[in-house]
Amino acid sequence: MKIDILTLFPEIFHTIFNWSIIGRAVEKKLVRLNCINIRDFSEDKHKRVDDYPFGGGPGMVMKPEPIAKAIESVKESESKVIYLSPKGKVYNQKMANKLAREKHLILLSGHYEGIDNRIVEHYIDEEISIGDYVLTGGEIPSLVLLDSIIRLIPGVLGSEDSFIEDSHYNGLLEHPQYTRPRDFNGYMVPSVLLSGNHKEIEKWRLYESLKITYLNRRDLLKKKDLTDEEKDMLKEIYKELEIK
Ligand code: 4FV
Repeated sequence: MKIDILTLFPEIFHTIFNWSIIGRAVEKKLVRLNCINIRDFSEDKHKRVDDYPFGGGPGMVMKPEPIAKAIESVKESESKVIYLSPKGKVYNQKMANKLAREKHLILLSGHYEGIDNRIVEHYIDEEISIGDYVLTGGEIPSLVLLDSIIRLIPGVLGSEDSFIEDSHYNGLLEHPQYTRPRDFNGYMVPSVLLSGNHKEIEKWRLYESLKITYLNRRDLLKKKDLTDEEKDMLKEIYKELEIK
């Protein structure tokens, strides 16, 4: 997969391109990352990339020409151009799984009040928001997509199955995790996890996943079609939590 990042602040990405799992994925040529400074495509003598909003109002708007030229400089037939903005579809694991199957992604990071809407209308394939809050720029949202997509590329994570158990992977939040020491300040690890009985461990993990999902994200439970085993476990959980 190739990912091109269009931004006015390439410096923030250079660090990430060599960082941890993403850095190793680049080294192992499992993904090609490239950063493009939109300002390099400004033909304005002062290299302007923003201007006042037509119709007045606070702040500045990013000009269309530099963005259009930056997109055209990397766009190929299989490219998917994504604009990160609070007006986009709210991002989730399902969207990450889908984007991880693309050949070429172009991530456009806006700034100021946003970009000229003719770019959204005529150059963008998908508008994505990382959540209902406003940031100073689209750079951090681009990094969220970068990290969540690259870790799904086969060969990037140690073993494929390390994301199988992730929260949201199966529509539930992940079960609690424990590691050594068994006794931490008198707080013990649940004994089932030390039993070596993998069947019992799987049952305990599913039970705990359902419980934490019920407590923290009931909305996810409503979206999930539960197996009979999961429905039975939920009844036990309601009893444990004394929920009528
Ligand atoms: C954002 C979000 C976000 C809006 C104005 C950048 C800022 C500034 N992007 N998910 N939430 N963008 O707040 O994606 O240009």
